Amino acid sequence: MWLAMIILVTGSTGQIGSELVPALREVYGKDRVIASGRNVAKLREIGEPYAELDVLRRDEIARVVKEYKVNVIVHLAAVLSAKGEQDPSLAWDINTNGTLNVFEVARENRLDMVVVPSSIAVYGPETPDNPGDITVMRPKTIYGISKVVTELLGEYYYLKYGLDVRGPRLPGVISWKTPPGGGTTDYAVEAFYEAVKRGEYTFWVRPDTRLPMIYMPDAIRAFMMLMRADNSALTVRFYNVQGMSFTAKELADTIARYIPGFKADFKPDPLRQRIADSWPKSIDDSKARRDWGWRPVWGLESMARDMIENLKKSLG
Ligand code: AKB
Repeated sequence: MWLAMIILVTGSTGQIGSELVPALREVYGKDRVIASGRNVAKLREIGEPYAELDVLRRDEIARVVKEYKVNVIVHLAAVLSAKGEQDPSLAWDINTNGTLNVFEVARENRLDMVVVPSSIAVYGPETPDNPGDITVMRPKTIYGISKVVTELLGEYYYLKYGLDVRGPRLPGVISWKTPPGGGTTDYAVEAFYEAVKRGEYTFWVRPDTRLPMIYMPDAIRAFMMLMRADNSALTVRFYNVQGMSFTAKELADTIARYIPGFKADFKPDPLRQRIADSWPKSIDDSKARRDWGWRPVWGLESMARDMIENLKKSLG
C-alpha cells in the first residue's frame, strides 16, 4: 500500500511539517505529497503541489482529498501547549474539531490511513514516572486534553470504522530549520538560536527541569517507520518515542562546550514552568522498539553539535 500513497499533510508550514513534507516527497515522489495549511506565502516556499486549507472547513478538506485522490492524511495542524493556554477555546476548536473533520473526511472517502502525532502533554501530575503508552492520563492543559481526545477518537474510528489511525506520541522536538511556536519545550530550541546569535539565553524553566526530547531527524524517522509498519504488528495506535532526556542546566552546559562564554540565566515563567512540571521527565518507548523497530540515533551531545553547526551556517 505504501508505494501507492498520495499523502495530504495538514499544518505543513509548522516546525514538523516543513521537514516532514520534503522527507515524504523524497521517498514517495514530489507529486504524491500535497502540502497544506493557511499560510500561502510559506506554502509557496515549500513548493508545489500545495493547497490552502483550514482544518476547520470539512468541505475544503474533502475537496482537496477528492481533487488529488488522496489516500493518506498526515494531520499536523495543532495549537501547542503554551499558546493553547492563551486561548483555550481556539486550541480546543482547532485540535479537536479539526481532527474530527480529518477523521470524518477519511471515513467518508475510505482513506487508507490517518497519521496524527500525539504528545507527552497527554500525561499529567498523576501519571507514574517513565510512563508507558497506556497509563494514567489526566493532563492539565487544553492542548494535553485535546491530544487525549485525539488519541481516543482515533482509536474509536479504528475500532468502529476500521480507519487505520496511528501516530507517534512525541516529546519536545528540537530542530534548526523552522522554529517551533507556542510550545512549552521550545526553550530547548530557542536556547540554540540565542546562543548562536547572542551568546546568551534566559531559560523560562528552572535549571533542574528535566523533560524528554527528540531531535528532528529522529522524529521524521519515527513518522516514516510508523507509517510503513504493518498494521498487524501494532499493539496500540499511539506510540511513545523518545530521543533523549535532559535538564535545562545540562542543556546549557552542553551548549557552553560548543559556544565558549555562553551565558545561561534561568527565570521560570509560572505558566510554562507549571506545564513542564506536570509532564514526565522521560517516557518508556519500549513498545515502539518492540513492535516496529524504533531506535533513536541522536543524543544530547550529537544533537547539540549538529544544531550549532547548522545554525551557524543558516544564521550566517
Ligand atoms: C509543547 O511543548 O507544547 C510541544 C509538545 C511537547 O507537544 N512541544
